[in-house]
Amino acid sequence: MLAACFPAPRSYTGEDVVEISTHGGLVVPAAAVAAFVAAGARLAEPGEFTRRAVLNGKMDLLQAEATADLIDAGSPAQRRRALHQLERGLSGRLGALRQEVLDLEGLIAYDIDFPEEDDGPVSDARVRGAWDVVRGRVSDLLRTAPEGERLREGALLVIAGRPNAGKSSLFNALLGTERAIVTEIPGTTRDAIEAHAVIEGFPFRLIDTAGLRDSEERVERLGIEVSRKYLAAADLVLFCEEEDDPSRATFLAKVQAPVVVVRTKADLSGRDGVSVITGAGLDTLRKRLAEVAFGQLLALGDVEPVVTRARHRAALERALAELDAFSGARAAGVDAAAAATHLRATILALDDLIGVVTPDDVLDRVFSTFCVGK
Ligand SMILES: Nc1nc2c(ncn2[C@@H]2O[C@H](COP(=O)(O)OP(=O)(O)O)[C@@H](O)[C@H]2O)c(=O)[nH]1
Ligand SMILES: [Mg+2]
Repeated sequence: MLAACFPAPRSYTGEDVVEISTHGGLVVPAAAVAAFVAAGARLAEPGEFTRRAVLNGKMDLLQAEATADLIDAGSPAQRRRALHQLERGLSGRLGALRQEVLDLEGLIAYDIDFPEEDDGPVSDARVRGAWDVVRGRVSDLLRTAPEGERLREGALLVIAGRPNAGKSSLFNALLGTERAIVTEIPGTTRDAIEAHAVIEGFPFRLIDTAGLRDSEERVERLGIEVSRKYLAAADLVLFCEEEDDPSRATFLAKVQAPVVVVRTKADLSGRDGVSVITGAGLDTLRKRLAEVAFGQLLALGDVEPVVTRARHRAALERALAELDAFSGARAAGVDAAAAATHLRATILALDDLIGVVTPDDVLDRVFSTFCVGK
């Protein structure tokens, strides 16, 4: 058994920490834990160490979330994004933004102190300019939210098309394993099958569906209903057809998500498209799928911060609404002190996001998904 002492504050949690390493296996560590519990220790709650690290100021809430994301990362893009956030990529950007709002508050302080003066030392144009910059930054960050959240969840890619179009074969090819049953009998896949796949380094949840056609057969019809449900939730749809499918236009008209149309069985037709037999066209298809699902993140690269959670989006939406309320109040001639309350509220929204002061229930939610021992 080996014990390593980390005196405060230079430990993961910022407190005095002793780490004990035992021999491996199940019995020895369990016996050691049981002995500690008998002596008065208790088991940690999920994420308790990271939670303490946040409360002791060793990291902010965004870094804590990134820690969980890093543990859960199942693809290179998720890992890179989590590391960027862990290294304060997002925290740094939000800290700078917070300072800019503080500066803006400073600009209108004179108006608050000397409301009767017609011409303060700071022109309206200057306030407007500073506001524009801040607003632009908040809305740029907000725009990253859809793909950022998609990066954490995996893009829901629904494979659609008529029976026998080659959907299940393509599903397996994109997955790299024989997961769905492939047969020449139309309607073999009766329910939707979901599997995780990494495509061009990005996470996807692939859905292979039953063929989209009206069926008298009850079991198959159930599968078709699943397809429609998945179609409504899809981030993108891969529409497979062996040759020109007359039902394609009707289908496309019903789908909200972006659709990639692919010609299957290129080895038989001799035309452009994909073939799961020769592998032709698969690389191009993978690139296209990554581009459609994560084009914005691809364009941003790994340097620009991205928001990845509904919690982030909600806080930024609040900040944006308060900034707009500030501008509206000024345009309506509301007195400077009242208008400035919206800048305060903007700063509070950013503070919530970074986790300056975080209520227990928010912490509970963030850490509930952590694993024990982190
Ligand atoms: N030659 C050739 N046959 C294919 C290809 N893709 C699928 N098939 C065949 O087409 C039939 C239907 O494929 P399947 O994936 O089950 O279609 P699904 O009903 O749309 O899921 C099977 O016999 C497959 O072996 C391909 O790229 N080339
Ligand atoms: Mg199938």
